[in-house]
Amino acid sequence: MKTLNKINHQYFGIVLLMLCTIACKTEKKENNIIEVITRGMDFQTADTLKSGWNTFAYKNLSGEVHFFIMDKLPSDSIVESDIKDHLLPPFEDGLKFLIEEKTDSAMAAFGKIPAWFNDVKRYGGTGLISPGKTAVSSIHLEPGKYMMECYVKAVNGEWHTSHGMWKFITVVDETTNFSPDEANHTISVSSTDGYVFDAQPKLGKNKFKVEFIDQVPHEHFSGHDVNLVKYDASANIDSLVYWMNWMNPTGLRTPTPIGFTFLGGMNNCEGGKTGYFEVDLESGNYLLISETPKADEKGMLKTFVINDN
Ligand SMILES: [Cu+2]
Repeated sequence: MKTLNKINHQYFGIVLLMLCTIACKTEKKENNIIEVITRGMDFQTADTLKSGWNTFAYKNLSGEVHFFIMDKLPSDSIVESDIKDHLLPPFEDGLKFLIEEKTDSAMAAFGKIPAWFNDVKRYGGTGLISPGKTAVSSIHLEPGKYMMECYVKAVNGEWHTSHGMWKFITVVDETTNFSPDEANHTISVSSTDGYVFDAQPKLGKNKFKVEFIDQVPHEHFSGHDVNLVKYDASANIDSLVYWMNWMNPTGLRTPTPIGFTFLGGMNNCEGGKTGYFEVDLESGNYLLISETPKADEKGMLKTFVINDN
């Protein structure tokens, strides 16, 4: 009887352990998808997030291409007026001058950007995402105050940020305890070697790990990232390379060049950091490109083909 009880106890213990393992795994995955929706020039999502790994499903239900990036602010005391009255105006003025091709005036305007903006750290986000599509990205957040933003330009050349596409998000000092599943492919990105990516993505679900070997400001004062784009026979890749530089008058501005569908990716992270994105691929032609001037010359443009089998 004693032996039987012992066996029963052991058996019960094992079953309990298995159930807990399954429950914990399921709980981690289900609880960790943060939904973000854009219907116009907005981000509909939570105001507060846990720190650690978070997976975002960013649904673009609007008529324009967008992305989001998480900018970690250097101080929790930065408030709405610091953004609206002091940060956005020099960006707006500078952009107007650039469109008028008055480069010196543009640089003078950008010179009025508040000094604290130099201390903003980038924690990733999604790549560009076309209307009707959902971008799925996992990023690692530290506690603090963030600004979620999209700085694509509207048809009239103004920043989406100035049309309301920014939002404060507080990341609390309590972690998700979530860690992303292993990726199928790793893309390493650096200012010296561009994209190092030798894998062949497959039909169906693919998960990409993006390793930022370094991060530097390029000619557009911003860093490098990874955007996954599908393209058809009407597409001209040179027009996309031009479009991926916001400093060009029609760059990063609606409409996008024809023949391209943006499927997400990983936005700028600091050097040494890692992010993930996942995407379901059908057959066709694809490319990975950075939102950086002359991405092709920097090795930040790679094409690949997905076949039907
Ligand atoms: Cu936008």
